[in-house]
Amino acid sequence: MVLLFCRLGKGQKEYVDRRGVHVVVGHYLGDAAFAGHSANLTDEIINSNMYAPVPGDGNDGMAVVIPPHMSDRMRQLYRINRFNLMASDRISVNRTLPDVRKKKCKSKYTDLEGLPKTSVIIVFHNEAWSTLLRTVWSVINRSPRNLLEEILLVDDASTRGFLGKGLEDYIKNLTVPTKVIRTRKRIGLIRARLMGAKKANGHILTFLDAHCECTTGWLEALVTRVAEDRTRVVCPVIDIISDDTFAYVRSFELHWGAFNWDLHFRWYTMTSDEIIKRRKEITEPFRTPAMAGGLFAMDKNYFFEIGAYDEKMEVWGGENLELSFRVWQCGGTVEIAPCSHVGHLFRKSSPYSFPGGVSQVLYGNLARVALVWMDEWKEFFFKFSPEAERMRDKQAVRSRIELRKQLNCKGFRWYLNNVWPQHFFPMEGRFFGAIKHEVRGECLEKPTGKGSLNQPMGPAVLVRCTSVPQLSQMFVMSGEREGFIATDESVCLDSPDSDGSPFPRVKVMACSGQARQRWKYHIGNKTLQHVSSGHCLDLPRDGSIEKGLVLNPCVGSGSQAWIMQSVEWR
Ligand code: LR7
Ligand code: MN
Repeated sequence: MVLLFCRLGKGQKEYVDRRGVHVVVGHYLGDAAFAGHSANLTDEIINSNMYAPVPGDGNDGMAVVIPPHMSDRMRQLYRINRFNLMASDRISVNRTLPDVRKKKCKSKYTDLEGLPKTSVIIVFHNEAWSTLLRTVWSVINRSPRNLLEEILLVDDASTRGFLGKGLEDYIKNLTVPTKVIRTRKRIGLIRARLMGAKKANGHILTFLDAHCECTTGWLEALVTRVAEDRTRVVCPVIDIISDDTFAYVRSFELHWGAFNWDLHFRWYTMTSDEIIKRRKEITEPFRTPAMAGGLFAMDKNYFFEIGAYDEKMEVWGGENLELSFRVWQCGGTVEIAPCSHVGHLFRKSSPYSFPGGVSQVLYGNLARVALVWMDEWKEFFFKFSPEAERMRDKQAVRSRIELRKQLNCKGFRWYLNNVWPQHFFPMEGRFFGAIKHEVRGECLEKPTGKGSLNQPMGPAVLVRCTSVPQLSQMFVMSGEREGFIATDESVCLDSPDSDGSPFPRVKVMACSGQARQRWKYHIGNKTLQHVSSGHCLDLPRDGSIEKGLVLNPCVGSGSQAWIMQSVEWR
């Protein structure tokens, strides 16, 4: 298992995290940072096809080591695609990868008789040669030929020379029918995928990003699950290809996808109960509230029946939630098949331009998701996301709302309650607001430290209350007066040493569903009682408040008095 961290540089802003991933953008330079390449990266360098593999490099998914005397050049090339292009170019497009599946997977999905074929659709904009072709070769080398209809490469107006005729000539010799489809101008990945889907001949559509590597067995699991039930949208487990060394790193299989209050996609861990339940059936696919976006298979007719993609979405972002909500709310399911592993090259920042501006594009798309699918929770989103609020009135969504009616889709409340019961969104019957210490007049705040999966983690601390409600000080209690106390990113008020130490500290940690994360608020004496130990949330007696709050025997003193200050969320 790998711990997924996100490294943020100074002045960078994380827009969408997904390795939680990493679309960190160079916000400090504004959108101009995306407009092109640094001055000394000449067109000649950018357009040269650097392909010159070193035999054996990167085989078996190993990391590539660049000799020290080449590091200047390496750094220069890194900037073109925001990954180590030199490392990628040294690896064969046919490199070998380990079979990373659980042993049990090897005897699963072996009866391929009568299964339908899939078109593999790969959209790209100015992708590097070696990563694009390694994606293609990994499909060819590690897919059963009788499940593969064709590979469709959709070029979203790339400007790099080698992606022109050079690419067309190259694919003519492949053993799987492969086509390049070109958009006339930049249409963004959403409309590019739609273009590929319309041209596809396969019964099933399988989408991949242009910098992926498929491992043994990846396709059998996806196709089988879709063939068994056409309303299933099936995703592989997404492993990590390092942007620095191109090492293939297997990731934990039991993360499922959802999102945070700002509608950014996130991985969360299953609750401990669910992990235990799954012990007997570790290879069984499991349902996920949302998909990461780039890698999934689905029945082609079903794809179009339920509305394909929202054609008014621009460039990048939001389409993964839109499709997830739509599939779930309109009667389908989204799942992850742990026997299917595909590597994806994660980058720390986005290499290409976002015509229209990063924030406008992303929040415009997210505003559409909220307006069409989220019912009263859209108000929660817009209330706390000024970027989205600014884009709200610009969206024409009538036809998508019409589609939702036609398909007779369920509401967002149903989605939250049934698809994602562990969610931490406000709701009727839940407290939402600030938790304030009565004497100190300070508020509980989400820690800034990071734990695994990039979730916030740290001691529960008090800071000055903000004059207008801010999400960093907003907490949800899963019941009106009793339940878990969570905040954004699925973290909960917890006391990990509450069964041992005499004055256990209180921390904010990943919500786990464990009993020790349950709290009860007593209106009478204003105490917040930790249910499993029976003790109360308190200030540390020794004054070490910076180390966080503690649990003490309940005495109802001033230091144990809390005000649960409700905030209107819609
Ligand atoms: O204008 C564009 N036109 C394109 O054709 C912009 C992008 N693209 C192509 C691009 O070349 C790439 O092949 O679209 C593909 C996806 O773009 P990335 O690789 O920049 O996206 P990402 O990997 O950073 O982001 C994820 O979120 C996106 C939101 O719109 C898409 O859904 C991506 O497919 C998605 N990637 C994954 O889900 C991979 C696994 C991430 C995890 C976990
Ligand atoms: Mn990608």
